[in-house]
Amino acid sequence: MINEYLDINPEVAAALERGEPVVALESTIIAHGMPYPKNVETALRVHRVIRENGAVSATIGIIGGRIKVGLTDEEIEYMGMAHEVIKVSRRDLPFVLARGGDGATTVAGTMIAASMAGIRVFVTGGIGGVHRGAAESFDISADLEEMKNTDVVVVCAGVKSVLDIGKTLEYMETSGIPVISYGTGEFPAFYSRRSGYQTEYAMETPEEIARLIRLKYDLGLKGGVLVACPIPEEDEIPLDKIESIIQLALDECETKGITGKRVTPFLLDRVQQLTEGMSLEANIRLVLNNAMLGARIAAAL
Ligand code: PSU
Ligand code: MN
Repeated sequence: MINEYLDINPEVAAALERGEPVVALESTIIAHGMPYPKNVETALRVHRVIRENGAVSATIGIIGGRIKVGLTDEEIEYMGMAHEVIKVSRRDLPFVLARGGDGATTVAGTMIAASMAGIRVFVTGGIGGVHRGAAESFDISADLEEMKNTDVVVVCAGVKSVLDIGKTLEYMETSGIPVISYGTGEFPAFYSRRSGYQTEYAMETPEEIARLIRLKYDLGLKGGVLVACPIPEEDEIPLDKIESIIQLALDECETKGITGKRVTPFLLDRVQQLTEGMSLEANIRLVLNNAMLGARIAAAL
């Protein structure tokens, strides 16, 4: 029984029962994606934005070997400060539960738990993807496999150019994952509105997106839908401005021999340090912006 391992926050459970809009949020972005205390501040602000836009938010994480769907403010604070929180993707999940430990769920981990709880929309900053140099390293995020298999809509600001955006888009095409860009024909690159890659499907309203999602599942097509929402113009860092910093971070990552699940947190942290907080500010803004869209899609569904 799945529910044996799942604790659904009563407010979230009530909303799900009544068929009201619920939006899932991940905890890796809190524990491994942003520094304290901005991580906790941002997580709480995201909650408020989702509420203001008519949905209930459910931050997902693992505490004491239990999957928590809808962390309390205190639990979010704990996640943001604790140093022993394991980054939990699909392969890590049984391990952390068996050990009774704490875990921050990635996009993949959060999709799994959201789907178990019956939540269909999930908002984050950026998803994992195909890393640059993947032909040699084989480093392809388990997030993409999860998008292929698990029926959850993921709203993000595209993928960071620490990844190979072109290969990530090809991978999603192979996997049959619909990629929608919101209000633009171009796939956004997280800090930047532009990536140089076009998407096939641009959509202008949450209702239009909700219609596509309903259709996909009516047809019995399994897997996720990726909604890419570009960072607001006034908050963006143009691609050419961030590229040299990303290159530096990638070089350091290679020199230090960092591999596996440590690559992404290392790169995020280095880019934040090298931009002296500018990238962190952009990261916060884009998550808040995604939360607004995610809540509206959930409401339209
Ligand atoms: N990309 C970001 N910010 C993040 C992450 C990715 O711009 O915080 C996190 C997400 O939790 C994502 C994870 O699921 O990193 C991907 O890790 P990996 O590349 O090891 O699969
Ligand atoms: Mn990886």
